[in-house]
Amino acid sequence: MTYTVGSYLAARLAQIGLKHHFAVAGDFNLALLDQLLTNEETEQVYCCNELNCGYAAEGYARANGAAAAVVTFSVGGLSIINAIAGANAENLPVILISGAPNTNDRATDHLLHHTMATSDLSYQLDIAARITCCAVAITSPDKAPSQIDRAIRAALRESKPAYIEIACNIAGAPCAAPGPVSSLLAQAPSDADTLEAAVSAAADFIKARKKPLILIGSKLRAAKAEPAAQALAQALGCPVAVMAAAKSFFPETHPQFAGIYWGEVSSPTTREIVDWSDGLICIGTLFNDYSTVGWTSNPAGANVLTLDIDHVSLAGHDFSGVRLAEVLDGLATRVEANPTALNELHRLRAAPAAVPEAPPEAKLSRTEMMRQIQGLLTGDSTVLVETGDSWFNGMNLALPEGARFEIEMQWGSIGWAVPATFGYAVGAPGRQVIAMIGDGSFQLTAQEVAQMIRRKLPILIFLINNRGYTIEVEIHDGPYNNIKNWDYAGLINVFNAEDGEGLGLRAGTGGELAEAITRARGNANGPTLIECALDRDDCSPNLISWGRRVATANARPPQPK
Ligand code: DPX
Ligand code: MG
Repeated sequence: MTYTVGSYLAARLAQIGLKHHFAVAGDFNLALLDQLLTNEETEQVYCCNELNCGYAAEGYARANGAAAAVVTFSVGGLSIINAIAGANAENLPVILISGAPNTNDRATDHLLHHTMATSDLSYQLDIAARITCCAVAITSPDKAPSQIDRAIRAALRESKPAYIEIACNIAGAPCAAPGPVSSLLAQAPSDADTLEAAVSAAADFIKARKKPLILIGSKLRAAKAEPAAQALAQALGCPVAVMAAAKSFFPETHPQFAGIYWGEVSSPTTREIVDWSDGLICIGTLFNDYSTVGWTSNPAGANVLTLDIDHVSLAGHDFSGVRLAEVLDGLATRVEANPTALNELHRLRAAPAAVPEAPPEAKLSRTEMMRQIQGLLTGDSTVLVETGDSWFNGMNLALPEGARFEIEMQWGSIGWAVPATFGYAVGAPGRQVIAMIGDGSFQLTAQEVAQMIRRKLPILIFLINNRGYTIEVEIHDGPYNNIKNWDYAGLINVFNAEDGEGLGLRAGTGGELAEAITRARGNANGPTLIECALDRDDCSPNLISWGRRVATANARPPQPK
């Protein structure tokens, strides 16, 4: 077979396990899309716009480990930037592929459409370079294989997005055949001496503590170290608390699971036990203003051992160039079991109180809605929660063994959830995909529900209509937090048009919600959106406490120099 630049790229995408790539067409990428279509192992999935395309790929990467999004130059390439920067913040290897102007138009004074009517054609590459780990522009078929491989290898190794720009007249040009894919998949191993020194210092730290405790953070998945963290937990026998952004990265059914650690808004007793520990083993953690609740809970100092994706640090030591999974594996063989903190946790912990069912005709409340969502969850469920009160409501869900939870907590861009849920469901056929999305967020990217309908995906969306930007209300209120109401459930028929099987339902009482959920379960050939009508003030108490702290942090006056 003779390869072209485009079919070489398609072969690489298929080889790294992408059964799908997401795309929006435009004249600068049409020849490239044709080439990608020649490979039957990676299917083209279309999106309504490029921002959604980026989020869909981001969601797919959460389900599948990596993803690709193909856009046209400039009008598409600049529109997708938010989602790609988000993938960077969230440590997800999304490969952004953009069509680009014909090579003959470069270095001429030709003015091209989709540009700012100047002959500058490099701004998209410059911007992409700022938000990806590797950005390449392909203008010659000879160099294309090594450039494509360099970008994909970097993305997979660093778990960050990469950028590949392909001139429109190069996409179909013949090029060399791809070599073995192992050169793209191989991880850089740890330096053996540094690994030994890091493991030994970390083991000494743990040995010297009376009440060690593990805290799991969101970078654990990017490091592909979830099993290794479980093995260390098993060996240590200590409690394992999980940060909000890492919910589901350690099984909640595990006897050592100690709840969600999120400062003042932690699960009951979790903050007490974390604060009581004299040796906090932070694995893949990330502390920002939100996760530290406005800098009120920011673990640091001599009692903290940090095991990050590629380095280990503790008081007096800093080791870089070591892989997290290898550090954890090494530690698991060296530590002795120390259940002191786990025993204390059991003493502190009361059995969770069961939430009573609300009368079916009573106005729908947040607690009743969450009670019913909890009842839906199985080991095959994945729950995606949009930025908003859904973060806080989602934290309280008890996840059965195998259930997954997705949250875009570092980037926190509203509008993420609809397309990310779509992409996730494309990447995880067979899972029960449930999204909790606020009314304000939904309005940013609602049209991607149409793609769920197009692909007949039985996604269940809980659209929480509390008539505004409630999280912002709790941080700082004003008229800007009120939004125009929509007929959210009615929108589904608009998207169905003549052939769709999406279902839009409304629930104003607990009884209506239960009935809607039953109908959703019977709707196998399309998404169901259940619009849950809540009072504007019916938000979680944790959101209120957290919002106050974040508001205080935001309002700190400038410090005198
Ligand atoms: C904004 C946020 O309705 O959820 O539960 O009512 O808060 P809640 P909604 O979806 O409203 C979301 C709203 C406006 N954040 O409360 S979280 C600021 C913001 C952001 N991302 C982007 N623009 C603005 N996070 C892209
Ligand atoms: Mg809202």
